[in-house]
Amino acid sequence: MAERREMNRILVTGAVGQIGSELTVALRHRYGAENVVATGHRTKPTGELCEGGPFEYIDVAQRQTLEAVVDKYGIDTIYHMAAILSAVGEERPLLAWNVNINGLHNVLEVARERGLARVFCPSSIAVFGPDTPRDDTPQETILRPTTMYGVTKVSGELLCDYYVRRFGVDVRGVRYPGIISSETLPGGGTTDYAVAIYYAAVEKGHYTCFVREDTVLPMMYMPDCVRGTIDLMEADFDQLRHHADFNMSSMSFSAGELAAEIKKHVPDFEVEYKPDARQAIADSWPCSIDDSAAREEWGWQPEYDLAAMTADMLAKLRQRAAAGRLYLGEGPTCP
Ligand code: AKB
Repeated sequence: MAERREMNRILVTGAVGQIGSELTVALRHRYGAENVVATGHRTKPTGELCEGGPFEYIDVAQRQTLEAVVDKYGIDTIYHMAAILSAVGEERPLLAWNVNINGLHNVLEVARERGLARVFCPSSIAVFGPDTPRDDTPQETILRPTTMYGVTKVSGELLCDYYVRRFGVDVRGVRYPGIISSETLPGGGTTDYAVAIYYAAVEKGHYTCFVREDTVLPMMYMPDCVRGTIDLMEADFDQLRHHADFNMSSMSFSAGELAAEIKKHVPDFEVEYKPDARQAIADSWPCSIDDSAAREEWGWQPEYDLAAMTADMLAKLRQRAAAGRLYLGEGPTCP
């Protein structure tokens, strides 16, 4: 195994997306703004993302565009957040394969060829499928997803682990649950309802939910997601027995329980349930996750539960709504 190098010059792909945008800001605070290069494909960055440090356009599926930015800034660490999510992946499976597999392969090859210090590549609860145990889903279990997004995430985990074993590239990743956040809207996922419902509560007082009321999925609030991601990247390599496939959990609730929690703050809030094609995707995913490997190997510990997250989300969104700027980023558009 090659000697471990320091992480000094960081590149974030998908930096305009839901997780990438907040992760980039957190990384800039931690490592210095000039040391964190945000990259996006087409969506224009706004606010702190474009004013707070370097920004470049790349297409992860075109390796030379990635190589040019890595070489220009002397990058040694990549957080590879660019991906096509589950719902769009079902509409455009070839695009999902190209971005999620060819894009990842390009990132790994750039890391291997240039001897980069570390790569983060997120996986997802989408690696699981209808044959997987749905409650307290174990770390090691059946991975037979029924979505193209899930297929790319299982393949991606295997590819990352291959690069660790075969080439000594230090690749790390977690299986994110649905991520709930107040800054950039998610784009094209199945768990997007759990974000949209908060905006609807603040803006309109009613919401039409695209999954059934009894749909239970694992979720996590963005501050936990960002902290956990950085913690894993800063963990001692020798403590890790897993690399790119850590189960990572925080809370689980049904769409109805989420609505009920919001109603405690917005008593007149009304929700109707009109399941669409995304219901089948949600039904193929676990209800809750066993993340004891992450807790043991790098000390993962979430802070927010449903009540704390809801209070924080609504306070932030209400403050922005009062200032006339409820919506910030729209999330990435499709190529
Ligand atoms: C999606 O819904 O596609 C994502 C995910 C769970 O990976 N949020």
